[in-house]
Amino acid sequence: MTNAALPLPPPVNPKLRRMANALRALAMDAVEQAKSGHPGMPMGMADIATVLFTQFLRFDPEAPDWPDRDRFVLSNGHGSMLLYGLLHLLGYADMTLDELKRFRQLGSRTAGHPERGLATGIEVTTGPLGQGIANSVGLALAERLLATQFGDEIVNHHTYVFCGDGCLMEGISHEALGLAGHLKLNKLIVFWDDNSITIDGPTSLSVSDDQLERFRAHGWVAERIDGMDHDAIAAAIRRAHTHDRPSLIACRTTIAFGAPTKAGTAAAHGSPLGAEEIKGAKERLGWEFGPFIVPDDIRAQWREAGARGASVRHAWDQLLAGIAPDKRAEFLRRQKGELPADFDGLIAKLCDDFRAKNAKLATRQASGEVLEALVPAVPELLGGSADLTPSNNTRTKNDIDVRPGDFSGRYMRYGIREHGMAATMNGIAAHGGLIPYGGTFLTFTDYARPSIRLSALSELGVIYVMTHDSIGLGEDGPTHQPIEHVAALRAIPHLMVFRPADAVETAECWALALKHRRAPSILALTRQGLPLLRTEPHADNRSARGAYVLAEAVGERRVSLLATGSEVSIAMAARDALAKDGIAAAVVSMPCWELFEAQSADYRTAVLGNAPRVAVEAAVRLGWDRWLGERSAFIGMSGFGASAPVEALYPHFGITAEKVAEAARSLL
Ligand SMILES: Cc1ncc(C[n+]2csc(CCOP(=O)(O)OP(=O)(O)O)c2C)c(N)n1
Repeated sequence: MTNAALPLPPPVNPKLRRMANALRALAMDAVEQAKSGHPGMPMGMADIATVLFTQFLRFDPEAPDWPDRDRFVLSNGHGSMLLYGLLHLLGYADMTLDELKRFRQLGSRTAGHPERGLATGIEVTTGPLGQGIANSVGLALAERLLATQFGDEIVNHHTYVFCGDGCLMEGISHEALGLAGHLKLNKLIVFWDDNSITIDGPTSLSVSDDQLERFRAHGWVAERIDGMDHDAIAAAIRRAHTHDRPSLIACRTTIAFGAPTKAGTAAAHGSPLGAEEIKGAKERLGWEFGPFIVPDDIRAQWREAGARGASVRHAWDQLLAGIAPDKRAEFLRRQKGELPADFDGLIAKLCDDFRAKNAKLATRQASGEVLEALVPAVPELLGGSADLTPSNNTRTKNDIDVRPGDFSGRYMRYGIREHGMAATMNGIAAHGGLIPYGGTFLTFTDYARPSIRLSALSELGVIYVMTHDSIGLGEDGPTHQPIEHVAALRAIPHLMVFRPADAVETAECWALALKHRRAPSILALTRQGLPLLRTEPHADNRSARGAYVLAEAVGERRVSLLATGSEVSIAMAARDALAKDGIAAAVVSMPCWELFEAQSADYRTAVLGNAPRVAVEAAVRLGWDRWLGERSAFIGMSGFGASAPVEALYPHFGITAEKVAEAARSLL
C-alpha cells in the first residue's frame, strides 16, 4: 500500500524542505502532547504551505487585520496544527510556543480546529468539512466588490484555500464551486490535498470523481502538480495569478509525509503517531531536534518570511492616505463596522411612515420597504437571495445584480444554493467592509443550518431574511411550512431569532440585526398580510428588549397573552374577546427571545406578569415552557401543517382568537 519506509526522495529545495519540516515536527509534537489531533494533513501539506507563505502570501503579523492582506482559509480544519505552526513561526505575537504546547487544551488559542477570534491570523472557523471552501467564495467576492467600490489600489488581494478530499465530497462544495466559477472569481485559488486518504481508508472506497474535470465543468482552471515539488508549487501559483477564472491546484501529496510506517495510510489521519513513529519520522526527515524545538536558523528564516509584508503594508498605508478624504473615511468606517451617522433617524422615519399608512402588510413586504430605505443609505449592505427574490422581497427597485466578472452591483443571485449562500455570507462578513443579508423560505434554513450555526459560533453579523415563516404561507403545504424551525433556530446559541409582529416591529428588528455586528440574525417574516399593531409612536426601539407589553390589561391583569409574529394580532383579538367577558388581559409581543433573555429578571417579571399565561405561536411548543408558568396554556402546532388557503389553516389547527380566549378562561 505504501512505499513510505523507503528513503525519502531528495527535496527540490532543501531550505524550503527544512522550513516545512519545522511545521511537520511541531504538528507531530503538539498532537503527541495533546494525545489528540491530526498530524497527517499538516505533514502532507507542509511544503505547499511553506512555498505559499514564504513567497506569495501578503500579510503582516504586526497588523493581522490589515484590510488588504491576502486571506488564507484552512478548509480541512482538522489539520489546524499546520495553521497554528505557521502563525507561530511567522511571528504572530499571540501564537506563542506555549500555545502550541497547549494544543486542544481548555482556554488555549490552539483549539481542535481553527476558530475565528481565538487567535489573530485565523480568518474563518473551519472544521465542518466544506465550509471553508464556501467561506472563501465570500472572501473572494467581498474583495472584488470592495475593489470595485474603492479602487484596486486600496483593495487588491487573493484568497487562498487548502482543502482535502472531505471538503470536495461534501455537497456544499458543489454550491460553492458553481457560484465561484459562475462569478469568475479569478483571485480565488484552491489547493487540494490530493492524498487519496480519508478516515476510512483510501478514497477509492467511496469516490471516483474526476475532480479536475469537475472543477473545469464549474468554470475553473484546474491543474495537477506534485505537492512536494517547491518549484512546481510556485509555478502553479504564478499561473493561477494570470487566469480570468478561479483556480484549482490539485497537489499530489502523501499524508504524514516522512512517517516510516504510517505515511500514506489512514492511520496517520487523526491520531497521535506515537513516540517510535515520531522518532523514525524525524530521522527520515533529518530533523534532529526534540519536542517543540526549532533551531534558531530555521526560526530566523520563518521570521524573515513573516517580515516580508511590513513594507508592502506601509506602502499600502501611504496609498490609503493619498485617496480622497471622504472616500478614506468611508473605507475606514466600514472596516470598523460602524453604521452611517443618520441610521437611527432613518429607522425612526420608517416607523413613522408605516404608522401614517397604517396598512395591512405582510412582514416580508414591510421588510422590502425597509430595504428600499436602507440599501441606498447603508452602502455596505450586500443583498441577495437563494432564488425566490420576488417572494422574499430582498431586492430593492434600484438594486443592480452582481454579475460574472462585473462587481459593480450590490445584489447577489445566489441561485438555489441555500447552504452555499449562508457560507458565502459568512465569508463576506468575515472579510469586513460589507454586511451581507440573504433570503430564502424559513423552512429551508434546514438546508443552510450548518453555516448558520457557524455564523453564530464565529460571531459574524450575517442577516438571514427568512420569509414564509409558518402555516400562514398556505397552499404550498407541509413541505414548505416551518413547524419546528423557529424552535430549532432559537436553540442555536448566540443567534438572534426575530419574529416581528407588524411593519413597525419589522423596521425595529432590521435595525437591531444591523446594530448587532457580532451576532447573526434571522428575520422570520410572514407571507400573509398583518394589521399594524404599533399604532402609537414611541421614542425607543421597543423590540430592543426582546419582549414588551404591547397592550396592557385594562384594570388588574388577569391573564397574559404571549405571542410572536403573526400570532400577536391573534392575541390582540383574543384580548378584545376576553374584555367583553370582563377579563382584563395583557398582550406581550416577544419578537426576540434572545434579547429578552438578556434583560434583568425584574424587567422580565414586569413584562410577563404573575397572572396565568397563554402563549400562541403557529409552531411547536418546544421552548415556550421557558416563559410559561404553572397555570398556563400553549396554542400552536403539534404536527406538520397542510396544504390549503391560509384562511382555512388557522381554524383547522385551532390557532384562533377564540381558542386563545377559551384557553385563558379555562385557566381562571
Ligand atoms: C461535515 C463533516 N463531516 C465529517 C467530519 C469528520 N471528519 C474530519 S476529517 C474527515 C476525513 C477527511 O478526509 P480528508 O479531507 O481526505 O482529510 P485527510 O485525511 O487527507 O487529512 C472527516 C470525515 C467533519 N469534520 N466534517
